[in-house]
Amino acid sequence: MHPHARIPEPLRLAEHAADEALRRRAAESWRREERPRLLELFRQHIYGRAPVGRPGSPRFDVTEESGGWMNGTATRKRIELSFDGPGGTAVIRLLLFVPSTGEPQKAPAFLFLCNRERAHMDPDRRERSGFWPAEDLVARGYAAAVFHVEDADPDYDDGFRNGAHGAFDPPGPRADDAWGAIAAWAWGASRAMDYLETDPGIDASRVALAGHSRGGKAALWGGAQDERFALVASNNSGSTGAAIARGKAGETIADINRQFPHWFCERYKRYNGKEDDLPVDQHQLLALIAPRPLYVASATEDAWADPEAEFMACVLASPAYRLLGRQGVSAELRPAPDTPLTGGGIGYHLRTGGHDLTRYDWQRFMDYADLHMRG
Ligand code: GTR
Repeated sequence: MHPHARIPEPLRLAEHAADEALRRRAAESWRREERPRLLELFRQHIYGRAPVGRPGSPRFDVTEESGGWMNGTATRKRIELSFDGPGGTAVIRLLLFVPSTGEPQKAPAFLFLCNRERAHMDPDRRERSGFWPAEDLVARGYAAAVFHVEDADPDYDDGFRNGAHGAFDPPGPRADDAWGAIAAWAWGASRAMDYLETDPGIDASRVALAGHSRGGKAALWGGAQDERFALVASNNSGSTGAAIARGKAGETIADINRQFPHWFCERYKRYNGKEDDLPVDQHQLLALIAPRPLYVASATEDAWADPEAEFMACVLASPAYRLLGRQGVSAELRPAPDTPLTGGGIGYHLRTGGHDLTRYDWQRFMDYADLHMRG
């Protein structure tokens, strides 16, 4: 059997897309029933359930606001976001560069989940990296916001004692569907959004959420749940990110659970070597972002992530976009390297090169956001 044949129906309702009256009704039941049903399946079987949403009384301390950055084109802000839970306090340190336009206009923003060395988010910009090219973002009129995922939750198997897990997990043994680190990072993204909604320089209706690899998985799960994010960009997110699990080449569910036992919920380990038993597949995660614009990026040498499986998820998620009244990905066949597809509600490119996030990728995210978030 072809692996396609075993992929769950993305959208039971999608066949109605042709008839306008039926489409409207189907779109409504997508929102009312199908979307919550799928979110619940991803919680139960893959990412785990967060015991907390927006905590009661968060504290946002703006510890610094200074102008004159980036040759006078940006203001730098540092904000400490503190969330008290029964087991302690989770603190996320947000760094923000806002373009100084001289006008009282609010800027659209990219919120980036940094999962590599903190030097990539050097606040003084002595080290400039393509991994988070804040100058490029500001030059194109976007505010650049970033926090390190390890502020929300550590990226090692700490027995779920620190970060958001330590602060919010109920005492006693962990449930099979208790949240893992990726879900905690996604939660952190929503908490950063809580702050961005209060920042006078930011247009909170135009905030894109972006991440690379493990950060890309978290961006997809965060964007799927939190509809305040106007656009989601995932780069080389691979297994349990944008890539279809069934028939996937490279990293499998067993591989990822073995190497990163703290990323997902305990129940996900039941699917090691048993992809076909999963009640969902990753195209349904992408569909949860519809109709908001989504950009998926792959790289030619990133076989571990499996570009083909990443693109296939875009194609299979596209019926959700059509159901909700817009085009999905604008081609059925994977485009040639360095030839972005930007026309539809799902954008895609295959960059020449390896597993990395580069200025090329960011430029394409911004091109796409210019078209679909600012246009
Ligand atoms: C890899 C891992 C991937 C991806 C990546 C990363 O080793 O197998 O799932 O998350 O790391 O985050 O860079």
